[in-house]
Amino acid sequence: MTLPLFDTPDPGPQTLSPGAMLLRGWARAQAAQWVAQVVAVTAQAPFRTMVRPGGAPLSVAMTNCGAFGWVSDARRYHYTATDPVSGQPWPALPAWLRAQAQAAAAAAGHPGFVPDACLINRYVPGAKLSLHRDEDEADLSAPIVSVSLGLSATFLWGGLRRSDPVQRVPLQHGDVVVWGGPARMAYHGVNPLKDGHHDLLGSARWNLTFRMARARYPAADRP
Ligand code: MD3
Ligand code: FE
Repeated sequence: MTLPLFDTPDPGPQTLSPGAMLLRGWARAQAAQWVAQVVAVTAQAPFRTMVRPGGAPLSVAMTNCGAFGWVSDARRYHYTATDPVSGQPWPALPAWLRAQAQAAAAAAGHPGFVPDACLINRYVPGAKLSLHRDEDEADLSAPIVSVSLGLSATFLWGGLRRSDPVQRVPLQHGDVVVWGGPARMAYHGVNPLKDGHHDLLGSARWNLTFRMARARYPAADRP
């Protein structure tokens, strides 16, 4: 179901918890452009199934663009400059995507966000992401900007300890969430995707997360 935009005025950023700002529907008007940008990236770096340390496959298929890409393999989670499938550098972060991520971060109170990595997740029905923290980035003072496209999913987030109580929020097509400050190291995950159909993506959900994988300044040059 597509709601007419004139019936749903932008409520502005909503605070989900301290540091977690929901920009409901922020990417919806230009969703076709978001999809086209991802399709262009996947022409160079197709979605693939990664394995976790220990060997179990992730149910979410992934790819990356930007100077660095997040990779899980049989040994560890880490950022790489090259795509291990092609041996080539990850596709560059398209200028349009970088500008969108920067604008979303600014709207949520984080001016000057210049991501160097964009992880792109593809969920099909049943795919999920277990509770985890994003802790492989060098600069944890930078926020993460996440953009959801296609089918809705139930997003879970808790606190700084795995055992903290978990809240649930549906992340819908076009929703953007900016996670910074005290929310940056929160445990979070995604419930198994329910079956359904979306006009742009069919029975799938895509999620883009823009990150600062490497420190903005090498340690020796910090101001
Ligand atoms: C809260 N992705 O790629 S996006 C991930 O929907 C990831 O595909 C989910 O978790 C997805 O690592 C969730 C929302 C999100 C992203 C990063 C966060 C929430 C976050 C980092 C810190 C706290
Ligand atoms: Fe995450």
